[in-house]
Amino acid sequence: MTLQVEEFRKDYERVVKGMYGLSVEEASPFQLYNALGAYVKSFAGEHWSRTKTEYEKKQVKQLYYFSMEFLPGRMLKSNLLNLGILDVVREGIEDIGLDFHSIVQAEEDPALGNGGLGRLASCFMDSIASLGIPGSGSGIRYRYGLFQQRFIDGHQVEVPDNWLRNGNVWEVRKENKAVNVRFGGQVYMAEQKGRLIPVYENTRTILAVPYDTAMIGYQNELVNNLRLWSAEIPPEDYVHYSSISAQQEVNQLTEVLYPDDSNYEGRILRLRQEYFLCSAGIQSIVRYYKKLQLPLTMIAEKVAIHINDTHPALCIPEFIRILIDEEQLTWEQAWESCKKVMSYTNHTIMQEAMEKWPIEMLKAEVPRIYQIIEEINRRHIEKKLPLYGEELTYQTAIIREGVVNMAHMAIIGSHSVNGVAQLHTTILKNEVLKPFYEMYPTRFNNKTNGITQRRWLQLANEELTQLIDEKIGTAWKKKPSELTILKGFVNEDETLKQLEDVKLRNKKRFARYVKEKMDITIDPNAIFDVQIKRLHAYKRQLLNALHIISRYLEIKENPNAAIQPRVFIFGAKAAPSYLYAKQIIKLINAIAELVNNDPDVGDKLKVVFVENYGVTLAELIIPAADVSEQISLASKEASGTSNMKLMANGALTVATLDGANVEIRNYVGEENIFLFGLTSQEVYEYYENGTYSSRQIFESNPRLIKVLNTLIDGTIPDIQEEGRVIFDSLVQYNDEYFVLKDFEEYISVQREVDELYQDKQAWYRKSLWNIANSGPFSADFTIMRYADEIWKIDSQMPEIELS
Ligand code: Z2T
Repeated sequence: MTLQVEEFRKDYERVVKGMYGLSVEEASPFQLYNALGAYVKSFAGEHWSRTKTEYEKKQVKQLYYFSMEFLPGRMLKSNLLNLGILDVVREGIEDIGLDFHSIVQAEEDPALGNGGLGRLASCFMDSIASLGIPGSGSGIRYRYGLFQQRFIDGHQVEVPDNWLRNGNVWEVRKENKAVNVRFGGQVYMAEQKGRLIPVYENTRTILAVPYDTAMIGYQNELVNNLRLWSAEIPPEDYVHYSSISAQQEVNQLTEVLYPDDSNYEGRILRLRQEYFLCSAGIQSIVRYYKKLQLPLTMIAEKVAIHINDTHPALCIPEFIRILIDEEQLTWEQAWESCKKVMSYTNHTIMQEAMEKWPIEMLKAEVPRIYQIIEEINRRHIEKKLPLYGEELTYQTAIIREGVVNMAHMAIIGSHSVNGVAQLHTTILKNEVLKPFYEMYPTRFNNKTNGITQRRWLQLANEELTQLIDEKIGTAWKKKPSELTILKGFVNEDETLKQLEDVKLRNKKRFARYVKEKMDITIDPNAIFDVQIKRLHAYKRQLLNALHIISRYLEIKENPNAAIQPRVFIFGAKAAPSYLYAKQIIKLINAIAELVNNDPDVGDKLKVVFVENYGVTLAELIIPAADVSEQISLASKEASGTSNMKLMANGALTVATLDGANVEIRNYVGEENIFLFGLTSQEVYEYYENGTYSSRQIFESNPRLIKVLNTLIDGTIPDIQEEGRVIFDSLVQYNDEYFVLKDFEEYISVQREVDELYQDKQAWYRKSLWNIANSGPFSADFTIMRYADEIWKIDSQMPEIELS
């Protein structure tokens, strides 16, 4: 069934008229967008309903990906692409005389996540549907997404993100699928028919209403589901909700996403959100399974549940609760099924990110769940003590020192624990989770992260996509491994020149945005050097900033020296409570103020810190990047995914050997990446022997002295407080993330970057080489491995082949 332009035009004009009583000429961009969204949704509806019926009829095993965060980005173009009607629709829209781009831009970008973890979940949704794997996402429909970031005098200010203000065309409210989630109260055991059963008393019931969004597979007529839950007052329970405060408690529950990435905020509301997602999600899974009329003891043959970090780890006790309290299975039956069903991904080794809920909090909020956790813990210890002795067993306890360790529960309650890059998994096994690796060696495995080239290459970089198509045909779009064919073009001058032209046009597009939004003029012929990720000390945006200061000082000392112009581009939100991260934002904005307005500097050096970085801005910045900054302290970045997106768009990587950078190095080779800095082993050696002295490094390096002094001597405007705090963190408090240690090597590798850029041909040869090696980082491969090795779920498209 192929859509014709004419047919589309007629249909679309009818939809606009039907929804708004307006002609397409009269409708606003938002109305045009909304009507197009409604049209696309109904276009996909056929596939959506058929997919669901088929899964049910064939009783296929299904995956449920539980995540507190999803970052899907704007969905219009991606849905059009996946439905195979992007070109026809765009042509139809333009035939009518409308501006397609402005319609696309009228869509809100749902910011229901913090960073890499949430975006990964959405890349996975795209790959799962595109590979024909029966699976759905399970998350929360936050009324407000992650705060919008503004800069006022260079300081981050947070503004609420009211993304649902004008509704959301993609979602379908399913009131008939709502479930009750109970909080608080007391539990006691009572005898009923000769059996001890728990009775819950005085609980508060909250209604969980699902909103479903189609996850459309890439040109395979298959549509999966993303189910986001919203909290409401149960209509039959209004007596309990007569007080305003009781009503507010419900409305608060799914009001806002916690804005902390890799940092645990032990708030009661967050705990409630986590349990709300787990309980609603598991109830809906069990209800569906029961429709299949199979014995509950066999649920693991039809259901796989994936836990995205520990945030949804209460899935484990909730699953057991439902099977034993509501479905009368024995503990042993419930526990065996639980382990088979559950799998868990760890996304960080940062200690401050580890979720540890106080016992008292769990007892008060979810008393029955706490009892079950106690029982899991008791049985774990009882079983492991004789095998492993006291010390090791104690180290793996779930309940310890007044808190429940969620990672421990997630490992003990599932059959698979994975890290997100080779190095990260190795560190989990040998350091962070060592005692567990000794107990459960076969549970541990690696699944290196991936990205969807559909959004990050085909949609974000149409020009590069077209160039690739011209060179190697279009098969790579379904078989990302075919990007390697591009290797055959690295010695073709014409191809390299075309690649340069594409990059230049993408840089000009971004430069227009910067001019319009920030009134900064940047030269598209300069190197565009990009660091885009959450602001965190371990990611070392500060190292990048120190490099900029160093260049600035060189220019000031020698204003007439020829130097390679560079534009430093940052995008980063800081958690609102993370003072140090906010101080670094202020520092970088102050550096920007200084260098962008210094006549001695001119085009040689510019600093652009974009406001409100997110998926939509990433789509604009990444295609324009020449250099990809992946400079975290080795061992600290679990994987990184912007490294993969930037590489696929032809940026060259400046990197430490951290996270997936190691694998990027392995694919492209040492000559095609700029490596510097400590290795993770060296970092761990420093930890062991405690010999790091940042002051010593500072005092013996004249360049560092000059650079760091600008933080406290007034050179950089308006950073009295921030400059001092940052200076002290580096010199006085021994530089937790070894910024000073890696500084010299970083500076010298950046000089190599400048030199290489003088030879455009050599530069674009490496750029093309990077693109040609980016295929393995397709999330399609990652998901294939999850499906084969962890979930044991087959694709519904038997013919599928990725390599
Ligand atoms: C997050 O984005 C990541 C880890 C977290 O640990 C939390 C959040 Cl919100 C709890 C990131 C990692 O920092 C990054 O290295 C990785 O690429 C990404 O998750 C996806 O795995």
